[in-house]
Amino acid sequence: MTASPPETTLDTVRTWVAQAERLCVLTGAGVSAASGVPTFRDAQTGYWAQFRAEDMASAAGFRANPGRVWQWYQHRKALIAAVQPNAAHHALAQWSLQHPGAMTLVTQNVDGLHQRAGSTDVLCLHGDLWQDRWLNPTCPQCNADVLTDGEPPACPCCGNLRRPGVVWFGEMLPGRVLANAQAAAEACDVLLVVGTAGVVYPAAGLAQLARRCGRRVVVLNTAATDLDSVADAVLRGPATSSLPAVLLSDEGEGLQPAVWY
Ligand code: BJW
Repeated sequence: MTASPPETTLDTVRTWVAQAERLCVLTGAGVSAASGVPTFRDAQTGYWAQFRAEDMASAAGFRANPGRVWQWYQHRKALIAAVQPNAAHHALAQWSLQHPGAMTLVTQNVDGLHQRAGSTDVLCLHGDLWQDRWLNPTCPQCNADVLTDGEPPACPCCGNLRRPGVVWFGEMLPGRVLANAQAAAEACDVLLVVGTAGVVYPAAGLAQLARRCGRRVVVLNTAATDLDSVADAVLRGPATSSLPAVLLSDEGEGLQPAVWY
């Protein structure tokens, strides 16, 4: 006879969070979706339904067509500058304010919306859309304040191109940021994995790491993810409902906490 899985309710997850001394939260594109920022892998609206990831999110793609990639990032910057953080971003910022030092917020997002909602010390695994950098090693004249007008702009002396300060496929994540995120996943009482498909590594590996260390892992997502099988509980619903419900309020409206392990 197969043992029934233990029943886990939204209330149980709330209790885990309320009892946690240390909370770690890993966020992905789904957290910004309600603000109007497209995700990557949603079937109709995700960026990868429109573009090939290797063309737009790899150094090779950038070298092959720097203008196209640069313009895509400029378009995304303009879109993000025009939107606002949503209830999910605000719930995380508010919980942190109420529990100083108890949350490590790790994000794969490069949009800066967590910071705009008031979260501080965010560990940005995939960089920052707003911090361009040099593509190649710099010459003595490379100066970000003195650039050509091109798309992308370049060093007028050596032609070195500016590129978005994000982490593309095949590139290393910032070492200290990743190490701090891994340490937080190992040391937390509960890891919330919110709005990410959980397919991009090493970010997704934080969930397995936390689980291996005996930490509780809760996945919050509108759809099934690759990390559901790692989770102690899965809450189905938009992050704008699930995060406030788990972190802040008595409301659980719109949630179907339906998958239990
Ligand atoms: C909602 C919602 C709502 C919707 N509420 N939810 C191990 C195994 C296999 C491969 C690898 C591995 N280790 C490394 C790799 C290679 C590679 C990788 O992971 N490949 C896999 C995809 C196959 N990883 C790398 O290359 C990384 N570097 C690395 O490993 O370096 C070491 C190395 C070097 C050299 C050789 C080998 C190794 C770098 C990864 C960089 C990823 N970069 C991007 C672009 C960043 C810049 C930009 O923004 O343009 O990061 S790709 C893109 O995916 C972006 C995202 O941060 C990332 C994750 O996406 P996310 O957040 O999960 O979004 P979606 O769209 O996938 O999912 C959204 C989710 O939200 C869905 O689940 C929805 O259901 C949900 N949702 N609305 C709640 N309202």
